[in-house]
Amino acid sequence: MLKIPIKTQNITSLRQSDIQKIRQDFPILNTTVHGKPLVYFDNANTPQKPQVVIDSVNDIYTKYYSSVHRGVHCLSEKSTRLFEISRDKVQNFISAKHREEIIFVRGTTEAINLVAQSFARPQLKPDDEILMTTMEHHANIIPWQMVCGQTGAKLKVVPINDNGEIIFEEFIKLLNPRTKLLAVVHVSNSLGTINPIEKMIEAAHQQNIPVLIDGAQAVVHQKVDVRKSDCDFYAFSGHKLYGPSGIGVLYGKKALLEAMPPYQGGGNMISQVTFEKTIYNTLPYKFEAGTPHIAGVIGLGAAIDYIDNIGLDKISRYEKYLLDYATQSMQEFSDIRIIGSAQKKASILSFIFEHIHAHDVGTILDQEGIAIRTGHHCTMPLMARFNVPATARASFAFYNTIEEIDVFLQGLKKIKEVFHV
Ligand code: ALA
Repeated sequence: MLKIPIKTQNITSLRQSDIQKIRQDFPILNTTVHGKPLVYFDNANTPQKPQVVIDSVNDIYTKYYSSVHRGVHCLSEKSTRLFEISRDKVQNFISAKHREEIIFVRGTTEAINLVAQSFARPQLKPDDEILMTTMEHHANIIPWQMVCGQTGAKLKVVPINDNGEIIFEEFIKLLNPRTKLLAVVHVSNSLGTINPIEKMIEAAHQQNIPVLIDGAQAVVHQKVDVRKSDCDFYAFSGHKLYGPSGIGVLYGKKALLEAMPPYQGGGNMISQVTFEKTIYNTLPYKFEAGTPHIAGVIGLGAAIDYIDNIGLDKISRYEKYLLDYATQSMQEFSDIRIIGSAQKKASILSFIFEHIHAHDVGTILDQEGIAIRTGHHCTMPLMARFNVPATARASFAFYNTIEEIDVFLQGLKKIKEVFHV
């Protein structure tokens, strides 16, 4: 194996012993796949869950499950209290000013659809513009395409350079009085690029353009502070943050959320209903129609506690160490091209083998017990920009190790043997 002069883990704050302890928190990491120890590098898709999250969901159903906000009985009061404590945890986690600014939704996708329909649609006129970037996930493209179809507004796209970074001068040129919203991904799920969102928000706000940030990949890798960045909306998913699937968060500035009509009608989002008219509930309930994902919300709270306990600073530094090691080690393969080499990157490594399809790469690695994602990663326009149909993508979490990356590198060698390249 190539020996690379990489600084030791000591400077990363998470030591080998910490990682071994952390790994014991994730029961699935002890399993085997095709008789080989699981190496799980599909974390940008969805990471595994620590025992505390599994226990918290199990406890809900075994000890105090009941509906929230609707009962006077003991179980309902307990589940309501824990549900609302989770809202406080999310508020602190992203440094929101008010707890009512935290709306529980199904995930990032629903959060963006909510903003598209409740915030953008009522104000958009023909020839208004929604600005996004080339590296958006489909979840931050299609809701805007739909609202453009409904209103006659147009999509505008900020180009990126060959490293996978936004071309900032082009971004500035695209801001104009017709721009009614900037919708931009914080960390690209396909490239790992960390976008300069604070600078982008500042530039947009100078022209009174509100900004939505797709934070699905970002909240996992770095501290997000919605007050510091001054974004107007921030969306993320619980499952990417080591919590349950089917739960997510929309943060919105209180004044904006208050002025927006509800997204869906139903129970919980009302304060008074007659057949003639309805008076809507206050924030955040106005946007939380129906029985929510109770176990999801409480499980997300447990995940946030878990992450906070380790510390996002330490997580960030350790993941960068893994990324640097993998990136440098892959230089050994002259027939591998890394897609996305931004200066500021999260621990996401997309690559293509010349002459070998990404799906073949993924299938052979799977036989070695290594899980990566292959395909377009829900970013087809980005694949078109790089002129590739698909990439193979290894994405690292803080429970991964250098030894696992070595197993992965051996797997890449095996692919070359199989294909005689
Ligand atoms: N956005 C998810 C991924 O990147 C689905 O894999």
